[in-house]
Amino acid sequence: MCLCSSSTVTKLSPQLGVDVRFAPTSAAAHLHDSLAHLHHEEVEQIKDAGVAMGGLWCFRFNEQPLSAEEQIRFTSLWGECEGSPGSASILRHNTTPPASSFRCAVRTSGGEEVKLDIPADCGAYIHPVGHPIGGHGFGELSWHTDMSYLPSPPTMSLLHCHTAPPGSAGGRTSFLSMAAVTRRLPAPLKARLRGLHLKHNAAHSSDGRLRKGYEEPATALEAPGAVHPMLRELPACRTEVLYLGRRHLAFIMGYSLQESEALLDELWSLTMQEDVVYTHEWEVGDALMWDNTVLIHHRDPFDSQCERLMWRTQTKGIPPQASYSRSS
Ligand SMILES: O=C(O)CCC(=O)C(=O)O
Ligand SMILES: [Fe+2]
Repeated sequence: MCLCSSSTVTKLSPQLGVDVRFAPTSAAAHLHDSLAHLHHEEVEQIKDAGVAMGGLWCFRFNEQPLSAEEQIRFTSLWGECEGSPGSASILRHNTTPPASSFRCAVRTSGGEEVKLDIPADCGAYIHPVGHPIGGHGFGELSWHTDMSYLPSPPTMSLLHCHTAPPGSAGGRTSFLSMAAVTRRLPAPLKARLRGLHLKHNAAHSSDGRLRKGYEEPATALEAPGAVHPMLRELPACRTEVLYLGRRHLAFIMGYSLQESEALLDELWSLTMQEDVVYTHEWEVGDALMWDNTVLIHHRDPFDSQCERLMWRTQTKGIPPQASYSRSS
């Protein structure tokens, strides 16, 4: 697709994403050196290439994961780096976390105890055998866009692989283009959606578990969470995109429970289109960056006897804006 001075950008799949590889500036140079010397124009080219391919970037650091500082600096190229859901939940396991990092002990599949320094700004999802800590366990994560239950959900998320289960053990992450889904919606349905608002359930995480501090809502009507326009307008490209968040206990404001369930079921079935999905098999050193405003994602469950360690950062978002003013 394009050959920049220190990076090569190709398509990740025919439908979605770019694959970015960095060449060391000299044979002896460490791969990360080329990252530190990325020029502004090159970053802009990489960004544009990913935007043109649906808002997904896969950076390959070939079994040499970035340090916490590098990951935070790298994320900051896309926007203001903020704490992730993983870091919040790890911090809850530590009564007195140090300011910039904290140490936790995890047990590996071999039974050995390993101490890890987890940067406080750079959340981690860890699934060490028998002792899961971090944002999620080993189960399926349903299709979702990140933290849409907040008034201002993060725009970009970055997941960086430190330990991956073998391919056959699961844990793949899939991405689906909501921009493509929206383009295919019948015009009368789009017209109906303009002006509608959806309540995004905050009580459960994407693994279906009740979050700490929340009570099980009786129905979607009672579920707490931020309310956002169902069709949001992306200010940078003036495109409107269906913003569904996740299915569980979502509710369309002003509808009866039955009407809301019926329209949400219809929209989710129109959303599940295989030809706009990319599925990633993780290798150590991969860093996937995605744009939550145009993509939803899903994680397959994985073998509970395997370790999976991901470091996670994200960028600050803005409250989703409605797209009222359109005629088509
Ligand atoms: O673990 C994964 O592959 C996905 C986790 C996730 O949904 C996220 O980091 O936002
Ligand atoms: Fe997520």
